[in-house]
Amino acid sequence: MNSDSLKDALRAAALELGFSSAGFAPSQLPTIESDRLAGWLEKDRHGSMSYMSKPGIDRSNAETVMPGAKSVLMVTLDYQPAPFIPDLLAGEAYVSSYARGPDYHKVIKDRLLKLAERIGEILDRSPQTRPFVDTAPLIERAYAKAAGLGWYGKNACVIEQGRGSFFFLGGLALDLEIDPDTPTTDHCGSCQRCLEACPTDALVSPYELDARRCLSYLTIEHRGVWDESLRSLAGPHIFGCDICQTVCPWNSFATPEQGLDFQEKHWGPGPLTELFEAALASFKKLTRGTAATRVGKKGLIRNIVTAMGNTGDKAFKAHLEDALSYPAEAVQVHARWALDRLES
Ligand code: B12
Ligand code: SF4
Ligand code: SF4
Repeated sequence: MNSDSLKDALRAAALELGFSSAGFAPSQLPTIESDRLAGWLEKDRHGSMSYMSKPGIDRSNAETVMPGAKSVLMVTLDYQPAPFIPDLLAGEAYVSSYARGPDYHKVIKDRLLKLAERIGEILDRSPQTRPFVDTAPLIERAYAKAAGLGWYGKNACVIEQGRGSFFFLGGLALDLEIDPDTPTTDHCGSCQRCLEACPTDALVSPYELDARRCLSYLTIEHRGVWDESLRSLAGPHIFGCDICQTVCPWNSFATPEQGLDFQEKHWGPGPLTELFEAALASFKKLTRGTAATRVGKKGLIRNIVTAMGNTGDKAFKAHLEDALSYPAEAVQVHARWALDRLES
């Protein structure tokens, strides 16, 4: 089988398994990608995500995760787009669209393992493969871009023309020599909507996000107390943030029919009091099967009390007073701040 027909067969196998798109990247990315990552880390943009700055790990070389890797088959899988203006009622919380349904890590990993089997059948031998979906130290967006699956938006997300950015990324490192696909060009043009809409100015310049200011980082990754100046900017967000994607004109092409793999909803936006009580009763039950387990119980309760404070509604006073004795410093500090806000 020549290189082109092998590529066609592998791409077709990925699409048959339900991936939304697939493309090929080189095992080693151009140095500009590792230079950008190094520059980002030097400025401490990663905040407390210390795993990102572990020395001696080349995140732009697939040999880091699979010695002998010669190419990477990158895939995307759509999830359901968030509505343009989240239709929240007063006193409701916002949960990012990607985390309401089944955990993408599992959905994509299972499918990548099937893809590896299918590649074995196509080649009539078992090649060496290594699946990854947030589970290996590789810069997935840079691999997706190199595989022609989209461009870097000024909001830092990978965007595909006519489809938007509401998709996850995953990849399969391969020991097969396969010519990479051609990267697509940037279609952001003079648009700046995402930078203007970000509530915390986390998009410090086009394409560059300071995670320390990003609501996604604060509500999911950061353990402990937030800088006081950022708390009032979180509004109703209790897990993740979709604003810089919902305002993107390329996402006006996204439809609710996409992302059917994630259609089943385990939890989502709803009244803050109900979410507070459900999280206290059983965080595990509330978030089971979703990617939201990552935040942990203390983190989610900290986020909920912050959102309660941001309503300015005294109806939350009793819940916030209860939270003052919750055994976690971040919850207590945020609950005290929220109570002060209701009084001010
Ligand atoms: C750490 C992390 C975060 C952090 C930091 C995000 C960030 N922008 O770096 C936080 C917690 C904030 C986060 C948030 C989100 N994340 Co996240 N995250 C990651 C993770 C684990 C690593 C990303 C990373 O290496 N960041 C370091 C920076 C330097 O890298 P980067 O953003 O990829 O940057 C590249 C480009 O931006 C570009 N670049 C940098 N500077 C410049 C300058 C110019 C001029 C140009 C042209 C390009 C350019 O080069 C960089 C390196 O190649 C990846 C999974 C993975 N292993 O890659 C998921 C991942 C990037 N996240 C993802 C998602 C879905 C999200 C959220 C949408 C979730 C949500 N709704 O809350 C938000 C989006 C926030 C945003 N606007 O970026 C998806 C992205 C899908 C997509 N279509 O792009 C990924 C790939 C997970 C997955 N497997 O699907 N995330
Ligand atoms: S996810 Fe939200 S907070 Fe983070 S950069 Fe986008 S709009 Fe800003
Ligand atoms: S909102 Fe505009 S600038 Fe931002 S990613 Fe979308 S097209 Fe690019």
